[in-house]
Amino acid sequence: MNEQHPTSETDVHYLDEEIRSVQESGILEYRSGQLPTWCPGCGHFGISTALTEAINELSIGTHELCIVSGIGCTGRYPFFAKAYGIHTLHGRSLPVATGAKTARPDLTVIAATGDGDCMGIGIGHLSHAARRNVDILCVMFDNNIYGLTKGQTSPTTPNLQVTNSHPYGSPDTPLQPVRYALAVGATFVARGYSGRPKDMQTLFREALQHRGFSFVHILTPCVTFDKRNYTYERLDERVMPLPKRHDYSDYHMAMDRTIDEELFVGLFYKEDRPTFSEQMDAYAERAREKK
Ligand SMILES: Cc1ncc(C[n+]2csc(CCOP(=O)(O)OP(=O)(O)O)c2C)c(N)n1
Ligand code: SF4
Ligand SMILES: [Mg+2]
Repeated sequence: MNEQHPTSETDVHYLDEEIRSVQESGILEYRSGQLPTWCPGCGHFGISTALTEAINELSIGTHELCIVSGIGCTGRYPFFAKAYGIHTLHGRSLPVATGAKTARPDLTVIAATGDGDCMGIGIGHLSHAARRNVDILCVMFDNNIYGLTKGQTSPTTPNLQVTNSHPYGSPDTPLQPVRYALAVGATFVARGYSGRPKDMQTLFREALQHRGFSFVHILTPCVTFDKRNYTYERLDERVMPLPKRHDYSDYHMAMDRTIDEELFVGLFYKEDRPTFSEQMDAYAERAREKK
């Protein structure tokens, strides 16, 4: 008998309970008819589940939700979710998400972007969405590799890591996404790990409730093309919560935490600042006064 299958009435009862609780939770409402094409075990599954749980917790309807992506395995996410979905070009999720939020401020807009997509060709857009404080959530799926194109070095691949495009080790210094987002003025900056779904869900819920640009960096294993760095085994060992004394209103403290050796997860920084649309409204008001 296959040991994966329930072996007793108690197991069957337990599975029935699990299925019922998923059905009753309402998260299935947010699934499209498309089954995910991600590899079994890919960390992107954990991200999509935690994000869906957070959206469901906040009772955001599928008609009130817009998910925008760039390319890569990350870019596939809008196909698997029931919401308005836009699969844009490489690196362009943030300007398209900015446009969607500006045209439809009533929507909750989420940009899903990979480490290659966000920190490579799309990095200029990250700076401008952050400094303008566009009221959207940017989730960066960081597996430190180009997954879809089969394992090339990305801007977050560590120096000397062997990849399919650098068989003798990456010659480059990697970018640090949390440090970068803080440097360019994001008003909500957090990091999670797809192996810790409940913590991710909390971060997503807080990020969705934040008015302004939220940047959530998620460490997510690519089980097919990265057998060395962001594996579940290594991340389980390395990832640790921010210290209890961490003060997320202290910008310099947040920056310092990105320089520490530890791979911290949690809310690094949060600040209230007028959003892009509020600043544009104020600008229009100034123009009217001058006439
Ligand atoms: C302009 C352009 N250049 C290159 C590509 C090829 N391409 C498709 S996916 C990808 C890498 C994606 O990596 P990442 O953003 O890290 O996403 P992942 O697949 O790892 O989730 C690249 C370079 C493309 N689609 N468009
Ligand atoms: S190639 Fe990597 S990132 Fe892409 S679906 Fe497979 S495991 Fe996930
Ligand atoms: Mg990637």
